[in-house]
Amino acid sequence: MLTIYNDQHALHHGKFEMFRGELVPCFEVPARADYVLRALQERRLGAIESPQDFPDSAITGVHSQRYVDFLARAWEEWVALDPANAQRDAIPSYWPVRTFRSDVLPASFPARMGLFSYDAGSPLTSGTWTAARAGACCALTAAQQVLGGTRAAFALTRPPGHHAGMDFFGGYCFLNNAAIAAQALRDGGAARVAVLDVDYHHGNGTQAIFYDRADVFFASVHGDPHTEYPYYLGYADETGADAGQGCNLNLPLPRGTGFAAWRDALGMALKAIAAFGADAIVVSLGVDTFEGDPIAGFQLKSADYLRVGEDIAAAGLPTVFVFEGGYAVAEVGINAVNVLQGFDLKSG
Ligand code: FKS
Ligand code: ZN
Repeated sequence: MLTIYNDQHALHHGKFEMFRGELVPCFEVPARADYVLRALQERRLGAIESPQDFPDSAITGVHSQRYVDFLARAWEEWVALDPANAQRDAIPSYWPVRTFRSDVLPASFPARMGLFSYDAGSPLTSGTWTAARAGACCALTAAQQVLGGTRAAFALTRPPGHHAGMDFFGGYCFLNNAAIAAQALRDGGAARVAVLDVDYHHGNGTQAIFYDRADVFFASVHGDPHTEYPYYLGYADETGADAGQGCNLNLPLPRGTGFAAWRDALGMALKAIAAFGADAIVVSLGVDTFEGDPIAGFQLKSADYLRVGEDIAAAGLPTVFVFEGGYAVAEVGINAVNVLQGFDLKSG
């Protein structure tokens, strides 16, 4: 498996996230990607290359221009509020919920920060934009390789992406790497693309970006949003809108679900992707489905991830893997690389 590694990921290094009324150390830390890189090297899974650069147009195919402009300048605006802010992460504290306006762009930076986000758990730091932009390029490079005929490629990057919507960040995500890769596959000639999201958390951003489109199918297996983050999206009755009716499949499972039931759901997702007639797949590869994950609730074991890779390979399609969640830091490397190795062995 070819890996594209975003070596700028550690420039995004949040200190704290808001959790139950307290600022707690961030779960989404650079060590996550470091462990995956080390496991890839130890297992000699294939070449590890650097991302190429891509124009902003590859990002604005998915994200709004005013959101991209906001992110690119956010850190300097944050520090301009108070020079002491250079030592603090930027965390939003106001949001325009129902009945407020979202068409007006307030001059206040904290107000704009809330306009372009949906939670207080996603600190923006001095290097967030650089890391996230390089991450988008990482996903684009992987997509370009697959368009060029490589069977599969893995975009190893953070911050993750699947919670980021057209114009908002949240859930540790700023740019939706998987959606950007899917759009690049479309632009590069794949007529129908599927995004398969296996992270523990529903990929609300990816779903929303493609919800009314018939050319990109979104399928997700995740913790039931009645009790699990991101709570407000990811229910089974969300099947797509307008032209995209029937192009969205949510398979929520209860907290505590083990591999047998999880694998059945993966099988249903893959069956739907085959019925859709996808020409390529983007996998949002989160491994927070692991039994030891500190913030999630499924019970997958390390060996199960080999089977996950085999099942995905059996779809027989060009595949871009994009790294998402997983917080049992040391095991994240083993589990993510197990998926890739299972895929490689099966696609031989
Ligand atoms: C614990 C509360 C957790 C936020 C959960 C975010 C999950 C992020 C993810 C991603 F793939 F994006 F990284 N609340 N303090 O795993 O889905
Ligand atoms: Zn997750």
